[in-house]
Amino acid sequence: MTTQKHGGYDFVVVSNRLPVDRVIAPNGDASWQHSPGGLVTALEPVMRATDGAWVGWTGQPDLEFDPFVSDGIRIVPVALSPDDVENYYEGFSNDTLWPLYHDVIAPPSYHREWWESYVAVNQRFADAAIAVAAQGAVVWVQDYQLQLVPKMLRTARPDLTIGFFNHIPFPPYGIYSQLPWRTQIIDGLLGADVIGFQRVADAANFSRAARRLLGYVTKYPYIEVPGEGTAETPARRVLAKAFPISIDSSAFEELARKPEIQARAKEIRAGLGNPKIVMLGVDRLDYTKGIGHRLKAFGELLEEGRLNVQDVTLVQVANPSRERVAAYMQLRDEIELTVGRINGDFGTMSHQAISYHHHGYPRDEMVALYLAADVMLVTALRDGMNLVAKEYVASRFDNDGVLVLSEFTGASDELRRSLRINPHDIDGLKDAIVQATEMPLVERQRRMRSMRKLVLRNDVARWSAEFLAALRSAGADNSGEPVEPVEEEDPLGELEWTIERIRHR
Ligand code: GDG
Repeated sequence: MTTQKHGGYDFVVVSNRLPVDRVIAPNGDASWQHSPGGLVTALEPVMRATDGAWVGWTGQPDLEFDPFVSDGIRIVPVALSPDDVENYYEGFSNDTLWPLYHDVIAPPSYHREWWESYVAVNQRFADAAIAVAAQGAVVWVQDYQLQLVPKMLRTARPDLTIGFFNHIPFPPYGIYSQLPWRTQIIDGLLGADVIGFQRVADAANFSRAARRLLGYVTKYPYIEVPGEGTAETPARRVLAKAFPISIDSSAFEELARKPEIQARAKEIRAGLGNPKIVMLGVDRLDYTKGIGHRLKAFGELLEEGRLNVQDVTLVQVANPSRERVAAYMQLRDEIELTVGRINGDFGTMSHQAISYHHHGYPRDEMVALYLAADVMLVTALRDGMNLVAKEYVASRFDNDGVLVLSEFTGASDELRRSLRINPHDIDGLKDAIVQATEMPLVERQRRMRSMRKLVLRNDVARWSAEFLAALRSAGADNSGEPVEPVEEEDPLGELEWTIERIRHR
């Protein structure tokens, strides 16, 4: 055990982006504004109770700041140069890992200089966390941009208890194995005591990769990592399991109950010409979200006369995202061309088929939109969880509204009373949209009530509490005592692995 003196924080969160944004006022004054994401809401109470620090990037290249306190949270900025942003962030994170982990919907690019930058930047984040973590602290690393950080932390600081949560899917081995650095990433993640995934399937994919690539013994939810024969590197048992993330459900309900937000919802409907049915899509403009599939289904329904433009408007909020990555520029062109065509073909002087918005809105406006929408369309081709689906449900305190939900989202594991669809099956999607528009009130209420119960109970506070409880007990288990060997699970996977090993001998 190291005897070096360490920093003073007992709980450290490490994420690519900090929970604060730098805003410049018209008079040139700069300040930090708290960004009210779900993760911040979930971790804020833990941060305050445990004297926590948050390590991350400010979101702008080449800006260096000393640590500071914002709204009671110690902020530890990590600086990224324009080259880091290009290679580690836009390159390896968003153009290699993102498409690879989302079923290669877009082709991933593999570049060795991007990988080198990923390693170097992960080390910088790890070093920043190492510098501020107290002896025996809990460090919780977030998401796919930082998969090497757990091992880097463990190597430097075996005293730490280390958690990792993957917000996006973990792909099946057949896809994951494309990655030239596949073994290094598994090894990096296995530096953690607990690795959290959105779905059981993601955790199982990860375990299988650990078994196939490193030969480790796995029995869900455990992976046995052998020691290296020194006191500082004992054998450990890593917990790799599903912890489905959620939202601050009651905050959404509270907002939705505000009279001014309900009035705004009515105003939105009136602004659209008071159509019988308002449909809604809210997504980052990302190729994983299936916006094109949704538009295709909607356009065909109008063309076939199964929906009438006088009766139905689709509101599509497409939040700008990763605008410097080529695949995203192309996606924007495609989506906007399709929206233009549908509006051109079916719009009338008084009714627009699609009300399209390429910008973000404040949270209040989002909730008003959720209340204004009779049908919510979530058609992702692959999505770790999809919080929008949960936000829609949490906001509908009136127990009305129909959620059409892709089965390729983590949310569909829980929201089984939604109309679950396969977005690739355009005819099936069209039938579900029509079913949603025709669903009787009693059935809408029955389904919404049951989904609400679930979303209100399983909120983000519960998610973080469960993860941290698992982390604490795993940390205690991995305190250096020898671990009992676990039995092998999934004999078929083991057999495939053995055959592959023999073949490569
Ligand atoms: C990743 C994973 C996983 C969107 N537009 C506006 C706005 N939003 C908010 C939504 C929601 C969030 O952004 C988007 O979350 P999602 O879960 O839908 O998707 P990703 O951004 O891809 O998130 C995903 C998530 O991480 C958490 O683990 O579920 O699978 O890909 O909260 O409301 N918020 C406001 N204005 C907008 O215009 N205020």
